[in-house]
Amino acid sequence: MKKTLLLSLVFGLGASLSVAEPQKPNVIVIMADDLGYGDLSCYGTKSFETPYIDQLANEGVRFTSGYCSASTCTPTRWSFLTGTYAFREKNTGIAAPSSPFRVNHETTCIADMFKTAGYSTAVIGKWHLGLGGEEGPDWNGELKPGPLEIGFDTCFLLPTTNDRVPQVYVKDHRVLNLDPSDPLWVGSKAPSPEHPTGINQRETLKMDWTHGHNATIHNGISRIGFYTGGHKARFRDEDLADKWVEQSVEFIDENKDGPFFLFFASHDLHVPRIPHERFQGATDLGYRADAIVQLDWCVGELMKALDDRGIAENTMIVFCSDNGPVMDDGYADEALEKLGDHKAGGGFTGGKYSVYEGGTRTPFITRWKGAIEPGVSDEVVCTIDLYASLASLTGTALEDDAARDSMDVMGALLGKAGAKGRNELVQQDNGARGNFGFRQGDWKLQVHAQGKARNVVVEKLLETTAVAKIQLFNLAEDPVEKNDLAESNVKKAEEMKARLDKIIADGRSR
Ligand code: NG6
Ligand code: CA
Repeated sequence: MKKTLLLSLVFGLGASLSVAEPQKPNVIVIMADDLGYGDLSCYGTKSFETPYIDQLANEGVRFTSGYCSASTCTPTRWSFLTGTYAFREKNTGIAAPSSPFRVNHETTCIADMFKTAGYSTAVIGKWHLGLGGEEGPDWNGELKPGPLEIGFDTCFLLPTTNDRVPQVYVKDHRVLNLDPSDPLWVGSKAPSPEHPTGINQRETLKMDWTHGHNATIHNGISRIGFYTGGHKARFRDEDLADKWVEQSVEFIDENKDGPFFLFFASHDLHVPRIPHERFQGATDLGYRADAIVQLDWCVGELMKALDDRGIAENTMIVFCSDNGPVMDDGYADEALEKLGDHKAGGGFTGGKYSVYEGGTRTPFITRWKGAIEPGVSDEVVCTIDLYASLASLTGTALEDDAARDSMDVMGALLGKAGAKGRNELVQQDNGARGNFGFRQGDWKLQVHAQGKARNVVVEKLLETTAVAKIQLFNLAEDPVEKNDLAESNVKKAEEMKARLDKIIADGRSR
């Protein structure tokens, strides 16, 4: 079906059809990495300030029930791009450095949809969805399939996460600035016993590791995985945010006559948290919060770029995160020691890797000057819904077999009075363990197929908590999911479990 989409249907001819006229603003989706519900001043922290994102919220809609689909990166990004729950497909969990491209490129993705609508499209920043065919990435050759095969005209990427090798940029189908006489090799075993790693040269590290992350050293930081070569192509961790902004402003400039779709995939505040020198010490909380301030600066730069070109009123910005917060995710960066009374999860229980609210309920802001009435919304919206919602806005038909779980919540995203968000949402962790959160109105069902939950207490990441396999909470009365009602309200728990099972079995919910 791919590439055979019907062109946008404009219903102006049939006067009796009261479908809104399609609108084609530029769209920028800014996705933060590991940013928790409480990690911004507009979401309540008093420990540091995020003035630019606060401005975005003041000029737009700030959601109190905005979600990402999963509590780790790869499945959230997979769902955002495909509009389908990641648990429906294998190999959608956290991608390894040499992972093949995880999206079936025959699938019509959100960027394909924008192409059909006549947009220029780009993804800039962290990718972490694999590159290349079944053999994995051909680092010295063409990195294909990848973003360009799912509708992006151009990409400028960090291929995985920066705690995974290699530290090189990928531009379109190639590693940027790769010298053929110094080929890049990436592997999962040390190429020689002398190869410098976080174990045999630990004393040389500028930031120590705490768990995992003890393989190849680059820029004084040891990583997950091994690599050699490609020295001219390597970047400094400190420069990533500047690079994303530089590349984005270039893309905006080239496409200012629009319409364009930019997926700005920040690496902040994923580990290793190494903000630029000018942001180091910006807060009293260490590099984790300094990286949030850096992220805030990036948002400010994007807003300025729009203002300077006079296109802010013709550009919808969506700000979101890929999963909830984590403190020690493998490096000794003092995130925990310097935390003070900052609540990264905004008081919700759990964080990254968990299906408690803290894992997926995250900052979510929409701004479109002139089109959105500023305010705060309690409607339930999710990153997975951007596909169907933006298709609806632009008047682009959805293929029946695409975006299988994406809901058109455009009215809610625009803050329209009376417009509804979702009435139910499935939340997942990294997948494969049979853990789900399922929200229906104020009710939240939790399923832990093995009776074990991870990162329930964000400060104690490595502890696993024994939990009942089925738990039921009322979020209106008990937002912190402490008071399990599964036994006192058996009927509700059974109904919700049956509904969740059906959504899973049906293969789609749209
Ligand atoms: C985990 C890593 C963690 C982080 C995560 C992916 C270890 C011990 N932990 O396996 O540091 O990289 O994967 O994070 O290696 S995510 O935000 O991209 O999903
Ligand atoms: Ca993440």
